[in-house]
Amino acid sequence: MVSRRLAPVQEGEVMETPQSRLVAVSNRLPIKLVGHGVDVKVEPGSGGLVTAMAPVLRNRGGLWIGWSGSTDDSTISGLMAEASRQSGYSLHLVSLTREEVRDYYYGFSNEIVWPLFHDLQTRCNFRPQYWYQYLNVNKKFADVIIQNTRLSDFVWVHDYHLMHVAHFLKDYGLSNRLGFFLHIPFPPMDIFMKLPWREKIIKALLDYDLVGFQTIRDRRHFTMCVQRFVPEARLHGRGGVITIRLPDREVRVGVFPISIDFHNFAEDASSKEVADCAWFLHEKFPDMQIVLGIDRLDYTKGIPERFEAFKTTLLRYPELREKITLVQVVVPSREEVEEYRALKGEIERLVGEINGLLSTSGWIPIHYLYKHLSRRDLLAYYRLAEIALVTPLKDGMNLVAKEYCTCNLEENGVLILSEFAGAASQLHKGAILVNPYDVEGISDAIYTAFHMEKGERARRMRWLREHIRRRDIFWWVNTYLKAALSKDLADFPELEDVSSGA
Ligand code: GDG
Repeated sequence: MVSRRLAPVQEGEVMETPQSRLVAVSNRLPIKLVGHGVDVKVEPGSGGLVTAMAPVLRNRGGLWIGWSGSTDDSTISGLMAEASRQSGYSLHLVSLTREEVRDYYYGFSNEIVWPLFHDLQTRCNFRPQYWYQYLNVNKKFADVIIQNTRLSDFVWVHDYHLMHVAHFLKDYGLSNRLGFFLHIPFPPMDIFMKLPWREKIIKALLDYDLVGFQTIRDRRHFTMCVQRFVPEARLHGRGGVITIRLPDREVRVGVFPISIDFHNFAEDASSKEVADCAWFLHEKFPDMQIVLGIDRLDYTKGIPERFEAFKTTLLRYPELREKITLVQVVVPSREEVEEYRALKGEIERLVGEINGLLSTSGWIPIHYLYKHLSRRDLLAYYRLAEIALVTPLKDGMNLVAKEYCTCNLEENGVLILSEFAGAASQLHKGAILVNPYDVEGISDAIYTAFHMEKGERARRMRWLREHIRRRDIFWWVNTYLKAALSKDLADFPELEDVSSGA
């Protein structure tokens, strides 16, 4: 099924020459390390991006370059040949030392770019040492790319960890076509200006031939920064992909909202295994509407704010008590970092406070799970929830929102979605949009969702599911590659801009 839907790419409609391969580059390789020490095994990773890229990589003899996630690759490097065989394309390691991981990954990427690009500049730690290590590691990635690519290959670099890779590739004289996609938001210029290395980052991004963003708003923020730091740059065109003309070359800048493998999620959600699990879980919450939150442990996801909003709902609308319950799954993430441990403590304190204040015999307002769910359990929670509460303070896209709708086979669920999630730019017509900082606004949205009639729920959810089905992860990969490799941009439709101008 996967290869059939990617047929245009495989048949050379997009890739120009038969020899041209796709080289994917990301901070982490799409592999899972299972076990420890000498017993460690490497398995191919899963997830939407890998699923969509894998057929293209396999058919074009492609490769994927990235870090293993460990600082000791002595055992892992010996397993790469087998991992490549299992994946069907070749995997290449970029080995990192402990210091590099500390300053490039935890430091520059996660203490500077991550908070800044999510508009949370007060959480940034602008240490010069982080910047030097970021450059050093980006150069290391460029070295591995140089060693493994041919002139006709298209190199597609992913995300904020690697914004400077094209700069080093160009320094080496590499003339391959280079693409970049930013999975997280690009901040407004006033916020971006706080970055001490702002001009260098903008210019480094312009070393790519195609720079992709999740939303029109992100692209607008980027092009405003380009105009500020590169006054000779000229913007041309409208629609999904525009051109920035520089004195010596052109850069394409596009909007490509990432998505999920709709058919795979819908199919798995309809399995007996998932249906049984959903039924079993639902039995535990009789005569109640379930409000679901699923997030990685991260301060951008707005989990404490969501709990405050749920408490406010129960205080402002007491008739909802014992008729509604919030199931919040928090997936462990970056636990080595003190800030994330503190967030976990804050979340647990709030759960205790709200449950202590409002529980009655036989009813608990918030069911809190701190764990990684199996795929079966994840889909079962999606299926059983009457309302999804997806309220990040800011998010590049947010795939949980799309997965929830896809798995809502009965089309009876309601999506409450933050207007600051990239997904809102696509799903605004079917979802109830909220400001994640507005606890009373969210409580009104929960109240509205709770009372929403069956017909209205079905109408909205049908619209949402159809939109996600038409623009799935395969559409995303194809659209990006077409923009990167085709000469003509005429087939790029105008995108609707619903951003509030922030
Ligand atoms: C970044 C950007 C952008 C979650 N809990 C479990 C589980 N998950 C899976 C979900 C979903 C993924 O994790 C989370 O994706 P998001 O998009 O929501 O968020 P980030 O991880 O922050 O991703 C984001 C994305 O990149 C893609 O460009 O949308 O804005 O921040 O797929 O299903 N999976 C399982 N168990 C869990 O408990 N199996």
